[in-house]
Amino acid sequence: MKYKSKQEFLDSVVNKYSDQKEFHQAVEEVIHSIWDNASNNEEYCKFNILDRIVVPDRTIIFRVPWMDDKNNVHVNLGYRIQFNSAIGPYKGGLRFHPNVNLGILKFLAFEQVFKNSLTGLNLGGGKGGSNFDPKGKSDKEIMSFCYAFMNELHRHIGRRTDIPAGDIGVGAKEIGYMFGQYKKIRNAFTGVLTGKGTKWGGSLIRPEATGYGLVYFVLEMMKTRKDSLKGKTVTLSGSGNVAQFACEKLIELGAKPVTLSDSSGFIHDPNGLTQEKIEYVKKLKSVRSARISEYAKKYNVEYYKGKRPWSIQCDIALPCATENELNLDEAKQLTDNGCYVVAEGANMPSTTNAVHHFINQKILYGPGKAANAGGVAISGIEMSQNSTRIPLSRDKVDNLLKEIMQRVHSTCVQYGDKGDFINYVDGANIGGFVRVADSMIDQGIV
Ligand code: NDP
Ligand code: 2IT
Repeated sequence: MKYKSKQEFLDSVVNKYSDQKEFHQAVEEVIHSIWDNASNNEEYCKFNILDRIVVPDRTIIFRVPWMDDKNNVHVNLGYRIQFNSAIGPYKGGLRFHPNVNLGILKFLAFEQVFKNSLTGLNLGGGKGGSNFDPKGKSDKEIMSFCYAFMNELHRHIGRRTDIPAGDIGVGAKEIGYMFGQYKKIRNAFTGVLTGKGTKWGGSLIRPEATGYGLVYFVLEMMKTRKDSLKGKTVTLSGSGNVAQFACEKLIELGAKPVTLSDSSGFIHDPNGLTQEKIEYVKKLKSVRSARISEYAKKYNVEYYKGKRPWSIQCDIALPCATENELNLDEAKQLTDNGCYVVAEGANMPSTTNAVHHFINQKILYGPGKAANAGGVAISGIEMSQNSTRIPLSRDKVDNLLKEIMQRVHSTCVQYGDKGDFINYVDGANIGGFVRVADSMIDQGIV
């Protein structure tokens, strides 16, 4: 082994990429879990898997010039991180948000490698996006930006190479514009993006998949304690794609979601959301600058400006907004108030200290790379429908989603069962890693 200790290895990563703090955080979490397994494995050491797995295959950064409605010309940065393709073509979302930078996209692409491996499908890991802010932009401006972004991205992606999808700030509308421009430039109608409209190659259940899959994963976790969702109070953050469909499935299964949030604050509805209220949120949030505070006015409930929902009593907490949105103090507040299940719809929403707290408390804690894998899994199913040109029914896709989330869960249990509790962080990291590492070895030094 080249490194004397785990810390020496982690220091080497930090020193190389000193300004990429979210990437360090994601690497540290994975390395903590896999260190013993990787550093004691002769083959992994011989092939220097650890040094190789933390470096992306390639990082593409490009200029995105576009014109607003007043004919002003703007320039944003576009990115695509193609991280690892040992088990399949690069796959992962595109994020449009003003705080996007290389460190954030590298953390997301790195997480995606292990997440995609856990699904059991043949999907490598990638992520991309731009520091473009969709809030307050007209439809025409969004379209102009998506076209400009695809003018460069198209040469780096392809249905057998790299298949982007949505993430924060990128939904069905943006995927439509980007697909249109790809088709125009390449004169090819292929499944190069997922999350497409269902009339032109999109899979049924893909919009719902991350949120539904999250709740299916929670059910699996609860089954290990012979527990169920019936009557449970649930706090959620976010009010976008993931949070909306997680709420929908929670209600269907008899739980009571009581909070939603956005970057301005959160609402607390003690009577619980209903399907009708969720339909209202879907419509409200289809305009990206709309605020969740409107919900409080409409339904006459409390709105907490500038706050996050983790002070509200609950059995289950589902962070579904963004990275590092739940810190140690909030983690303590949650468990002190009786919360015993935390599952992450967002990517890396809990800080490192918050994660340690959940593990020390031995609660049911499902990290994002396992709990939110349903979205990319159904993207994989969309790709297979595009290849065969045979669309699957809603029920069929939903059943596949359940099956895949059960598989992700059982891999976590296989690698994370500590006897008296299941460490889902170790389970997800080791389970995701082993498949990628073994595949890298099979393919030699590439
Ligand atoms: P959306 O753009 O649909 O919604 C994002 C939500 O999170 C909005 O409510 C938004 O509030 C809030 N949010 C975004 N950034 C921040 C921030 N910096 N601080 C506080 N709140 C914030 O995105 P998704 O629902 O698709 O994504 C949510 C999370 O789920 C992300 O972490 C994403 O990576 C992850 N994820 C998404 C998948 C998918 O299929 N879409 C799959 C797997 C994971 P506001 O309106 O104020 O910006
Ligand atoms: O973080 C994620 O897994 C996603 N944004 C979904 C990626 C995908 O390719 O569907």
